[in-house]
Amino acid sequence: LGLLNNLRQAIQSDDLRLVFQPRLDLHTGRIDSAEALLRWNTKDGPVSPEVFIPLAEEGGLIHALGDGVLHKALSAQRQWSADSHDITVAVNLSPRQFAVPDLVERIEAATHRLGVSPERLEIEITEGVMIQNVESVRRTMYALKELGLTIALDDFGTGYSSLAYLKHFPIDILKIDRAFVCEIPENTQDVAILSAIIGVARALGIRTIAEGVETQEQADFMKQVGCDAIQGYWFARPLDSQSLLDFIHRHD
Ligand code: G
Ligand code: G
Ligand code: MN
Ligand code: NA
Repeated sequence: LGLLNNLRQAIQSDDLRLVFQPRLDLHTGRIDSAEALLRWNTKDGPVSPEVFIPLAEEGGLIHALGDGVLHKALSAQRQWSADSHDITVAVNLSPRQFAVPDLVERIEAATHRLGVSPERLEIEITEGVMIQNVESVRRTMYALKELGLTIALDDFGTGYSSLAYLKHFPIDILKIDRAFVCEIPENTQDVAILSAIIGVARALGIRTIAEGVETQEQADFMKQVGCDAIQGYWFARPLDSQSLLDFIHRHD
C-alpha cells in the first residue's frame, strides 16, 4: 500500500520519466523509430515498470499513467520532428490498457492536441491482448490502423505465441524477444528459430525488429538473415528525449 500511495503521488507530481531507445533500420542504416520506456526513481532507488505497471492497474491508476506516457511520447516526437528528424515513437500498452473502450478516441485526441501525425505513433502490444475478446480486439486494431498507427507485437516467441495471431490480426511489426537473440550465434536452435520467424514474417509482409542485440556479431547476424531492424545495448541504451536527438545528430 505504501508503494501504491507513492506511485499515486509520483503520477500526480509528474515524477515518472520516459526514456527512448532508438532502433537501427538495417536496410538504410538510419534511425527510424524509438521505443518509449517508463522510468520511476524513488528515494529508495528505481522501481521497474514490471512492478509498477501491474500496481497501477490494480490501484486504478493506469489511465492517468497511460495518458501521461502518451503525452510525453508525443511531445518528444514533436520535438524530434521540429528538428527535422521525423522518427516514429513506439509506446507500450498492457492488455488492460488496450481494453479501454475509448482507447482509439483518446489516442486520436492526444495526437491532435499535440500536433503529431498518427503515422508517427506505434503501439507495442503483447499476445496477452489477443487472448481477450477476439472480435473487439480486431475492431480496435483496425480502428487504430485506420487512424494511421503502426501495430507491433512485442516479446514475440515467448508465452503462448501462435503464428495464427499473424493471420487473424493486423500486425505490422514483429518484435523478436531477446530470449532468441542473446545466445546468437552459438546456439544453433536459436539460429534456426530466428531464421524461420524472419522468413514467415517476410512472406506475410510483416517487418521484424530483433530486441536485445548486444554485440556486433549479433547485429551482423540479424542483417544477414534479413531482419529489418535492431534494438539493443549494442546500438544504444534508452536515452532521454534531448540525448536521443544528440545521438541522432552524431549518427545520421
Ligand atoms: O525498459 P524496461 O526493462 O524497464 O521495461 C520493462 C517492461 O516494462 C517491458 O516489458 C516494457 O514493455 C514495460 N514498459 C516500459 N514502459 C512501459 C509503459 O510506458 N507502459 C507499459 N504498459 N509498459 C511499459
Ligand atoms: O518487453 P519490452 O520488449 O517492451 O521491454 C524492453 C526491455 O528490454 C526494456 O526493459 C529495456 O530496457 C530492455 N533492453 C533494451 N535493450 C536491451 C539489451 O540490449 N539487453 C537487455 N538485456 N535488455 C535490453
Ligand atoms: Mn516493448
Ligand atoms: Na520485448
